[in-house]
Amino acid sequence: NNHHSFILWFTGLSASGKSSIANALAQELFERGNQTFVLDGDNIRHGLNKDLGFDENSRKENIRRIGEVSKLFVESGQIVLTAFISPYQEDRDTVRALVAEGEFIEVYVKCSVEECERRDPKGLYKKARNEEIKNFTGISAPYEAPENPEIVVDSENFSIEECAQQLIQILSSKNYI
Ligand code: GGZ
Repeated sequence: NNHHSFILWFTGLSASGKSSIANALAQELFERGNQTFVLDGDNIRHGLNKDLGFDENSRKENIRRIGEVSKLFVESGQIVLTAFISPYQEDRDTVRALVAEGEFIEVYVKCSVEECERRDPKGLYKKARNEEIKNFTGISAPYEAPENPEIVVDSENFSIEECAQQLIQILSSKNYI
């Protein structure tokens, strides 16, 4: 175990698989003896950030707070995995700048909006099309794909488990784990 602690920052569209991949990877890392913690909508948007919506400023504030919390987890010696759309490159770069060089790993969970909309596990894309939900990422709000991510996983063509295994391979080859 060469590396200390770091942030695995998953970014991608709703229904791309961020949270599932992060949780599968965290399980794997735990079994290998690493201390991990997953931050996602379930434990952040329902708690710390329940005052925030989905307009641009709220999303920016959402990511800012998550970045600060992630930094604290890194200081406490953990591998933190975050699973938020985080649609703006600028906001992801701001989080990157909070921690030391090499401690922020941007993971692009790549899946086309067509495929995410086809999956639509919560019916949100349908509601976005009906305009029952405004500002929906990929439909009526922007998503800026990462310009220079450390890692890309293709969740359109590979399963959750395959993506998690690919991440293990890459992290191991880069001596992070
Ligand atoms: C995007 C929305 C929206 C809008 C509610 N746009 O698939 P989900 O349900 O479980 O994940 C999505 C989640 C996005 O929250 P994040 O905190 O990841 O977003 S951001 O980083 O942009 O702040 C989706 C649900 O919340 N959701 N309304 N308008 N996703």
